[in-house]
Amino acid sequence: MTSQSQSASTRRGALIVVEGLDRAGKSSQCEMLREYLSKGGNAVKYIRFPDRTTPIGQLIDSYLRGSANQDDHSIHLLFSANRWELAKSIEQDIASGTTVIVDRYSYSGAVYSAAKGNPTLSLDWAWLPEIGLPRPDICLFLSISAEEAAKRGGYGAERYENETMQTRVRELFRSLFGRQEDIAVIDAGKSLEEVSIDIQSVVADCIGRLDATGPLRTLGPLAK
Ligand code: DGP
Repeated sequence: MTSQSQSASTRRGALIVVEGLDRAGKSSQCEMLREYLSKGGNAVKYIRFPDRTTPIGQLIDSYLRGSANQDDHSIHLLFSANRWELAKSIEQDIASGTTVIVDRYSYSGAVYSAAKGNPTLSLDWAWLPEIGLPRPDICLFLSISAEEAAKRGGYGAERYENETMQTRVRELFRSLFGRQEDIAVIDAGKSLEEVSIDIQSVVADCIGRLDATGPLRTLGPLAK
């Protein structure tokens, strides 16, 4: 084996997060990105948070469906715990060369909880349990206007799927992204194909920079 093919075979995967409001097209874009990367010969895994299959995920699922209530702080920490319970397996996949696409992550985590307006649950407080989790190499934020979201059909019946909450979430994403690095805002108001091409270009650039980026990093505190 040449030294070049050796380093290529041990190159780590990328951690790619896709974020956005409800109706931004995250799931379709994750699927299209997965296909694009697989066709390019990359090992790829797709996961989504909340992961409703674990015991913690089942508590979250009951909460989101409205069949159980929880204190705001308590449910917030469960959402975070749900990410922590998968952290090791994400690290292992990345180290073994698999690129991991994550549909929603710590950014939704902090923003949806802070959007409740609970005076003891600020964005800064909400971010704290995320510190130390695997840090995305890139976070793609699929941005759509309220008008475009409305055109794409009504919201579902789960908790948070209403206009007031979505407006607050939109504002908080904007303020959080001003305090984080490696965020790419994608205009998700275009056609599925156009959005997918924009995403591919950002992701190709991110993967091209992985050697310079070095090992997988961890999330740090929010910038002031
Ligand atoms: P989804 O399965 O992508 O539709 O997400 C379910 C809902 O939960 C969605 O409205 C966003 C919200 N959500 C996702 N992650 C978190 C989190 O960590 N904390 C809170 N409070 N809400 C979250």
